[in-house]
Amino acid sequence: MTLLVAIENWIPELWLDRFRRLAPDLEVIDARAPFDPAAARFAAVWKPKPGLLAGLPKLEAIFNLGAGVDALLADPTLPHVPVVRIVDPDLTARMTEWVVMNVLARHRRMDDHRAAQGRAEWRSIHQPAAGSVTVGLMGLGVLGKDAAAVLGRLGFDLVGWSRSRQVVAGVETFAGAAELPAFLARTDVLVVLLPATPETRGMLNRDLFRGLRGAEHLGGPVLINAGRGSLQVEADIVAALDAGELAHAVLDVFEVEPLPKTSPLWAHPKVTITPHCAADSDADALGRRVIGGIRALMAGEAIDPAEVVDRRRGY
Ligand code: NDP
Ligand code: OXD
Repeated sequence: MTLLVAIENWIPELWLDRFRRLAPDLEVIDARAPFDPAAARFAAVWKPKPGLLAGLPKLEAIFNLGAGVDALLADPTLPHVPVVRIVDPDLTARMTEWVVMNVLARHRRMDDHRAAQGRAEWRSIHQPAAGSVTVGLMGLGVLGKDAAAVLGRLGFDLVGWSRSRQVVAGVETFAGAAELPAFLARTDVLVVLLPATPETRGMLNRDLFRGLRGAEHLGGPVLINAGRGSLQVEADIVAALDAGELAHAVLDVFEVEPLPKTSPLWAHPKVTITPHCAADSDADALGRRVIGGIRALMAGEAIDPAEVVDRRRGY
């Protein structure tokens, strides 16, 4: 059985070695070297060259090495075989850590404490209970639900918004465009874990920010986005921060990545940036997940529906 590895942006050698080590019985081939297109039964990919997968006549499934499939689905020649994305406890836990870390940093006013420390000032800063803050989760999929479980355990009030109605313990849920304003009006801290699709493109804009509630001790609404950069209008984020419509923005994803050095976001005092690493995962865990998926398909078993991409929906 042959697995083609087609990786742009990351270091392909590491993944080739990993798959060979984790599955010595598979023939692992490198898409950068000449290969027989008819040999590839499975492909493990991250942002492969458009058109590459269309030329593989025996391809049975594509394994995307990340949770988001927007870059892959942007290839109009993508063959009509199942696309499997990463859903793995390691990735999920790391995203939840990142979300919780940033919600707590705002809520517990770490910037104010750091500033006071810089002045050698012993000053008590008002910190209300978690229950006085409503965290609004945009996206109640694998990642949104896990973050909700941990934030709920910490006592935050939770609301959530998704395309179809979701029932999530401890979360008041809203669905679809019609219920978006009501969701925003309840939200103090907006945590975005949505995929990049034509529907979500540009939705994090000034109009949306103006609909948020925002808690007094946070200085207004807080935006936390680890979904995708195409969701956000960065000029609107800067304008909203400068106008006081947003108190702070924590961004892991950007319209253009790497974020250009000329971006005003870098130096903005109300912006926290991480370089698309919110869910930096144990690569061996992801590799084992892909190998497990290949073995399941080879045995005629079904893959967890949460991992199988619905190409009509775009995620
Ligand atoms: P899921 O597919 O499990 O969940 C997606 C959620 O978004 C669902 O609740 C879905 O609604 C909702 N959604 C999709 N489109 C819309 C829409 N138009 N309006 C309202 N809600 C919508 O994805 P995951 O939770 O696994 O991952 C979410 C995203 O996180 C990924 O697509 C990726 O872009 C990003 N990500 C970022 C990482 C990082 O390091 N920064 C790492 C991993 C993922 P419904 O429930 O109705 O289907
Ligand atoms: C992603 C990922 O989709 O890293 O961003 O999994």
